[in-house]
Amino acid sequence: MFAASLLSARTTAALAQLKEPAMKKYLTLGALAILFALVVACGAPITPTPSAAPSTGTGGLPADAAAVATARGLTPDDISAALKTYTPSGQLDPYIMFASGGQGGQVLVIGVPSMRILKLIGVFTPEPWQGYGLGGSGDKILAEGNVDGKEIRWGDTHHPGLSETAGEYDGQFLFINDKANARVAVIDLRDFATKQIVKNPLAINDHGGSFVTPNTEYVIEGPQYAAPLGWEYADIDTEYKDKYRGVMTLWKFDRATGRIDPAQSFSIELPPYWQDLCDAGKKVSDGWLFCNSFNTELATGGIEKGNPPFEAGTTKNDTDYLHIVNWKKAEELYKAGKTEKIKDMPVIRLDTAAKEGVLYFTPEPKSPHGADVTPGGEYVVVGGKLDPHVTIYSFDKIQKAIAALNEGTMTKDAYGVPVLSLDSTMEAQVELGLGPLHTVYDDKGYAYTSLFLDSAVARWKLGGPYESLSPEKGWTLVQKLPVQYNIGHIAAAEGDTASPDGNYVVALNKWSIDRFANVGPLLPQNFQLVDTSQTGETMQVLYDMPIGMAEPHYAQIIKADKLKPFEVYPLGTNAETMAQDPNAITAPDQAKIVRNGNNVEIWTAVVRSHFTPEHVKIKKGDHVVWHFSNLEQTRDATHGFAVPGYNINLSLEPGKTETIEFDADTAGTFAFYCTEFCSALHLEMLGYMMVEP
Ligand code: K7E
Ligand code: CUA
Repeated sequence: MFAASLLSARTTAALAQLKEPAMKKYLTLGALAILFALVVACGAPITPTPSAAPSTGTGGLPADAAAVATARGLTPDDISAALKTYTPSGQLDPYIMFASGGQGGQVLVIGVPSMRILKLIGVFTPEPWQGYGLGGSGDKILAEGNVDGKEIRWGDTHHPGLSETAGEYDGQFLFINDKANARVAVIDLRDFATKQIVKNPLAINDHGGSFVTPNTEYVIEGPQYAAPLGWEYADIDTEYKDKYRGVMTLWKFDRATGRIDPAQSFSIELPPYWQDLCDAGKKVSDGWLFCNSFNTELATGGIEKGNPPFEAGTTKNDTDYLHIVNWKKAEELYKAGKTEKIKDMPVIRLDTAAKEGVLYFTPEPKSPHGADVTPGGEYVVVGGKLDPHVTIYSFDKIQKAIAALNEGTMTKDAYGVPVLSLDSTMEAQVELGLGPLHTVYDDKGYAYTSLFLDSAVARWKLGGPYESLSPEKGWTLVQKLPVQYNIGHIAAAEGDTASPDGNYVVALNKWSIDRFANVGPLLPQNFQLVDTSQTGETMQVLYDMPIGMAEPHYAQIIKADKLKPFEVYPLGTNAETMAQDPNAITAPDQAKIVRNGNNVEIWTAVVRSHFTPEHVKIKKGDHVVWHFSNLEQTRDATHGFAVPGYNINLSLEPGKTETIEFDADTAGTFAFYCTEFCSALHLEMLGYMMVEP
């Protein structure tokens, strides 16, 4: 009966009016009655459910609901928040959020506004629930991410980037970077599973990615901590300026194969300025990339030797450089062969980038973090961690400043890159508060910036073409909403597209402190859902969601109806190739075991509630190739396959065919079993693998 749709905009406004401090205290039945009277006066249609027409208390509110509100001490704000987030059983969320899983190395899928976790996608880390990286095809994908042959089985995922068509999320793919080891992964949104990992041959860590160009021509991986290209040895005390570099990689994405094509990808060498976050231009600025940086000081640390520590060394200058990259020009140079191959990767060298109009700098305030392009591509907003302002750059002004460059008089940095003056590129600065980091946008001309030190979300008004979209003047602060606590990134519904939705913003708070029950010294992060549906000073925190398995850095929120995943795999699908598996079988009578010397190949049929065959007799030392076909086409009829002592665990969703390959190196009797409770006779779904000594 408390469906969110009952709450009209006018009701919300009425609720907002009750936000007086006096009303902040616990609600009495009387106050609840007033609130309800207001709701009714505003004309919101309250229709009791026919099956359980409630007895009504004072003011017409269902007496049981009023009693619950009183007993739980709910304020009017709490009640309105509950109405806006409560999702009755069986109702679906209108938005889906993809959040990075930080040092957990995975991606979280979350429904908005219910904030229910829907899925954990294993990416750089094995994920037993998905059967990822435990004997099946996930092993091969994880192995693509090996670093110089070494198995690296964790990642630090930072920035998920949805594939785009004409600057809009198209719901087909998701990309995510691993900051720790400079890798990028491709997730196919037909089955929400990782399909590919590419290891950057030039960098050992990254950060400014992954994000896409407006038609997903390229997936961008930007750098972070400088090192020699290919992370060769070079002494930091004596060789930093000459040998250490940043590097930005443009990974070519092939939509038809659903894979990054390393053979058509290239990199751009950058100065060792510790480039941080990047964004792609769109619409008017399509063809350009923007990246901030925070160590133009070329600080090299060494506190133990009496040098300034990195934190002091990198914050000495008042400004760093916003990197302005013409990627279409870079692509031309790459195609014209104006590159040098380093570790098999074509690289546009720094001097070429500087001379040929690929790279420009303009100053940006102290220790910047985010660089976020507005929906129409007209502006780039940069947050300076140690500056209370956001600085807004105009793409148009940047273009004019570039056109006005004159070889004889232009300023260049120490590496020969043209520097555009701040005066010539800046559109505005807006004072927001302490620690501005990241900025996202809505459909009402507002920008939302996370304020790390203030622990607040700042809503402020964009100028230019956005000014007419809501009442306030351009380039002004509208509201600062406290969040709990230390907000890092911020995500908005369809926020990185050319046409954001509004409605919701999620604050990705680094600290949760007192928001949840004490679970020991390692605390969950706190996602807070914020209502941004109304203009003006109306933002409200709706919901706290603990993230107890990772530290997400960024998230993107897509309209749920843009996603068209499979309900079941077409029968015989190999999820690695997303094509028909040549080893798929379609009936239990096709199951067989074929021995050829020491090689044993097995075709197993999987269907409720048995494996065929159930007895698998092999010998120690055999090499085993074992195919599984789940014959089900019933939604949710997933089976598992686990072999104890062998590190094997598959998830066999309906229609899927998957292969494992292993050496039978341990003799004994092993009951293999189905790990998904698939039917009343699930416990009986097992078999024996007997390995003769
Ligand atoms: Cu985008 Cu956390 Cu990688 Cu900012 S980073 S918070
Ligand atoms: Cu199949 Cu349990």
